[in-house]
Amino acid sequence: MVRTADWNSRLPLLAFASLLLVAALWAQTVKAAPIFSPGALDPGATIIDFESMTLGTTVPITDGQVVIDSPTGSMKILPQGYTQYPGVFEGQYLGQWPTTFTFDFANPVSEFGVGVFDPNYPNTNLAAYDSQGGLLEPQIFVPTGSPGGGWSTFVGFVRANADIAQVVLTAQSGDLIGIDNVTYFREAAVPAPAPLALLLVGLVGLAAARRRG
Ligand SMILES: [Ca+2]
Repeated sequence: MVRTADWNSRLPLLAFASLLLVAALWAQTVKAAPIFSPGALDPGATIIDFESMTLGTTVPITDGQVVIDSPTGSMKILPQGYTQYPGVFEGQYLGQWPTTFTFDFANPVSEFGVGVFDPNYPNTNLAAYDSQGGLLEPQIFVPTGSPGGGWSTFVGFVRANADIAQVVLTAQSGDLIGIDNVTYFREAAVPAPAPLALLLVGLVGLAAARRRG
């Protein structure tokens, strides 16, 4: 009898611990991971490098899956090649004033990255939103360099599920930036952690059964 009582008293704790485990694993699954290198994205990702586009073409620019735009936009395809970031700024790119870019996906994606040329001011940031306009993760701040056109970087997100419907790149007033190698990938749907949820349900049920017994 004493052993049964001890077992029963521990069941709620066990169930609670299981709940915490499920919550922790779930949070890890849905959390976005900021990335700062093209190599962090899937090798099968689609890359828009602007090389085949006519110089001077203005936004919106689309490849059928993503629309690249700028809210008040005069962004256009420019010829100048920047090579500070090998493999990214080596040819045509998209730039000019103003300095906010939006990326809207016809079908949400799980991975996104973009080369950013010459961000100089703090608080230049990248944010990802779901199809309801909800912020998926706090914005990440784009690494910045000294003024003068000698700096470029690469930033993005990798998520477990394809829930990124829009990405917004916001630069600070007066800071001219450009983008290149807009990269995206759609991961196949990942099912919810069903086995763990079932384990939790089972433990709760066991606890209830023990109490009744
Ligand atoms: Ca390019």
